[in-house]
Amino acid sequence: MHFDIFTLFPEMFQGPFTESILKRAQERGLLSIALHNIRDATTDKHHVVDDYPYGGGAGMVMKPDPLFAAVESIYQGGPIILLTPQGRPFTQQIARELSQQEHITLLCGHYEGIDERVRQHLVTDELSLGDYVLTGGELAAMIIVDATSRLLPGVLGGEASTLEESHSSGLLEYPHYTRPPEFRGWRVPDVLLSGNHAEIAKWRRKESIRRTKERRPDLFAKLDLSSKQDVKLLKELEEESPD
Ligand code: JCQ
Repeated sequence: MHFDIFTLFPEMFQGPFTESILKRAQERGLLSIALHNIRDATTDKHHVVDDYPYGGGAGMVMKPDPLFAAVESIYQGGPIILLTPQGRPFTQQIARELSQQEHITLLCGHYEGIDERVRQHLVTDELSLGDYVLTGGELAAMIIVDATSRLLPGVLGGEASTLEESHSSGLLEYPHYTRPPEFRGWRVPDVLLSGNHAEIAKWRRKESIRRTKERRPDLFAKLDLSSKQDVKLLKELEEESPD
């Protein structure tokens, strides 16, 4: 899979893309990432990428010409995604869909925004990482690359693909423990040391349901907990903490 990222600050991507799992994925040829400085596509003497907003107001707007020129000089197909708080909320499901693409182009906006003609005539999708404002789209682009790349075959071991399954189930993860069995007087739950795999699976599902109910009522409302086992687990949870 190949990402083309258009940014005014390509150096911001050093670190996230040159360490750990994304580094290994690139070395193995599973993933390639090309960073393009939008300023390189300017043709004027001072390499200007922004200008005052028509109609007045505070801040600057990214000019359309350098962005169109930069993207058109390399484009080979696939979605052209703008990172913006006005986009469709990015989810695990969108990461899964993006991981099926061969080429993805990401545009990192800055200043007060981007000339509307870029959105209308160059961009094919707008994605948001959440309801807050960043200084630019770079951090959002890194998250899109990370969440998408870890779903590519071979990028992670089999262990973390289970984590992905647990997310698509709509449940939050159950609590995890490792050695020692007692740390500063805090014990690991006995069931996890019991070797009883059916009981362990039941405990984990119950704790996943508990967490989802407590922390994410929005996700909890969408769960199908109609199986005989889940009805029993829910009843146990209600008896432990009645509302
Ligand atoms: C992305 N959630 C927040 C900032 C303007 C395209 O115009 C702009 C883009 C940004 C960067 O993106 C975000 C963001 N998801 O702030 C201002």
